[in-house]
Amino acid sequence: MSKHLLITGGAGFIGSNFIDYILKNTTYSITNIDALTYAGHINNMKTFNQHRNYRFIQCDISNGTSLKQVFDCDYEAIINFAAESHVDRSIENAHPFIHTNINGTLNLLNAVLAGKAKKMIQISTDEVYGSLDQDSLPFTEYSQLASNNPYSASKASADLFVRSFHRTYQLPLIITRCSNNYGPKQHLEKFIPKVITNALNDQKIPLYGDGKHVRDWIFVDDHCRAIHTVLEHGDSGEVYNIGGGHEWTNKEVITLILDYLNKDYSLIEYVKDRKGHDRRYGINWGKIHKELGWKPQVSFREGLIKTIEWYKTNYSQ
Ligand code: NAD
Ligand code: TDX
Repeated sequence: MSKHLLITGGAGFIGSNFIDYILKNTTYSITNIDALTYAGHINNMKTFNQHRNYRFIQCDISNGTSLKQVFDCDYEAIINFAAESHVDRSIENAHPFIHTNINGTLNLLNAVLAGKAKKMIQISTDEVYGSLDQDSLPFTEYSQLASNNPYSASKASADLFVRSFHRTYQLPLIITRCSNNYGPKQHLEKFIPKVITNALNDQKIPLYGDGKHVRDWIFVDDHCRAIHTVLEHGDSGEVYNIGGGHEWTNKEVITLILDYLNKDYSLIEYVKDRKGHDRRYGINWGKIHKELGWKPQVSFREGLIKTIEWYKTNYSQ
């Protein structure tokens, strides 16, 4: 019998791409649990819904009673993608972020403590390290946690619970912290899908502040491969940074997309800045490269073209 993974948040962007990747490249069986919030969509699961090694259970990870039904078999690992993931929403109301990102993670840790899964990987983010100055070196795993928005605070809190459960109970737990993902199936509220779909529909593209904020972009397939590498070879108790090695300003990203689509720069509309807007994220992924042999493989141009073409097929009016 094949080993079984419990994936949370697999109706969302990265989780659904990860399930696709695992079913195509390994013999693992998968149980996917997702609450199907506004961010999770059944269409994201249609490529693997009928796979013989796959099942879906609608479940809120922050509801301990509902979560019990899921533990009807032995899991090799839990991989926790489920989260409230949008910074702008967290600035409006942080409560759902505490509900899912903190309480939900704690429920999963308690399940590992109760012996329901052999290990757990917590999918975290580079945002927990806060913001970099233009000249600073990228974040390493030793950078301090310095959250600047409620989303990041909830993810950092979850990371500390993971760390504490490893230290207190010696549980086999690993944290990954990745930079900004892009690719097919990302929600339209996020920057790159919004730029692509607005441009395709000749609608204004809101650019926050002066547009010079920097993000490190990674194609989602590279992130999925990194998580698989950590699943197979990662060491218990460790944190692994994952990055794409492509730092771009938001303005540069928009112009690349507009150029590819042959659209006019007049679509760009400078709008009021995000509150507490982190100036720059940059990630040092030397540890996962040196210790586990992973590195990103998809160039920004190649990944962006794949992404634009996907949205052209799936979203243009
Ligand atoms: P997403 O918002 O696209 O998907 C999140 C999924 O979680 C959705 O399907 C949603 O329905 C589900 N969910 C939300 N609350 C839930 C709950 N209480 N119980 C069960 N399911 C619930 O997010 P994403 O961009 O795919 O991010 C996945 C993970 O990766 C998150 O933990 C995020 O913090 C992390 N991450 C994202 C990025 C990025 O650039 N998108 C970068 C680094 C890390
Ligand atoms: O309309 C917009 N205009 C704009 O200028 C939006 C939605 C965003 N932006 C800017 C803000 C950021 O500098 O683009 C950049 C990227 O914004 P988001 O897509 O909201 O991503 P970010 O805030 O960087 O957070 C993302 O990366 C880390 C994910 O949403 C998180 O889940 C992940 O942890």
